[in-house]
Amino acid sequence: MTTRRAFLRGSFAALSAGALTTLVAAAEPKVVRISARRFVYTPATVPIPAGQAVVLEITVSDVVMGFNLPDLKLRTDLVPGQTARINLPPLPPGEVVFLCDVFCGSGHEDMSGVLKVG
Ligand SMILES: [Cu+2]
Repeated sequence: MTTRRAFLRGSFAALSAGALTTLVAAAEPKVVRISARRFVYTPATVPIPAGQAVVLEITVSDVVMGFNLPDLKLRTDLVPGQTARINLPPLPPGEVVFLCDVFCGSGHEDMSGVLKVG
């Protein structure tokens, strides 16, 4: 009897730990990675889940650039060797344009992409 009770208690503890892990995972924002180089973002079309906090992690491989979401009034500098982060609030379905706002060469004006929120 004592053995059986100990076994049940052990199972419950394991179950609780599993539930806790699930809760923590749900609370952490989804991370979406974007890389940049002259004069492209990869990917240029970035799928983002609607209604959910997302962290964009952006790296650049060649020169200093910018990453600007004019509609959301969010931006960051991109520096080679560093990972820039932008915390996106939960967004409604739609498209949000991003662009480079630091002059990086002759293709700079065309350097842009879009978040496809859905
Ligand atoms: Cu640029």
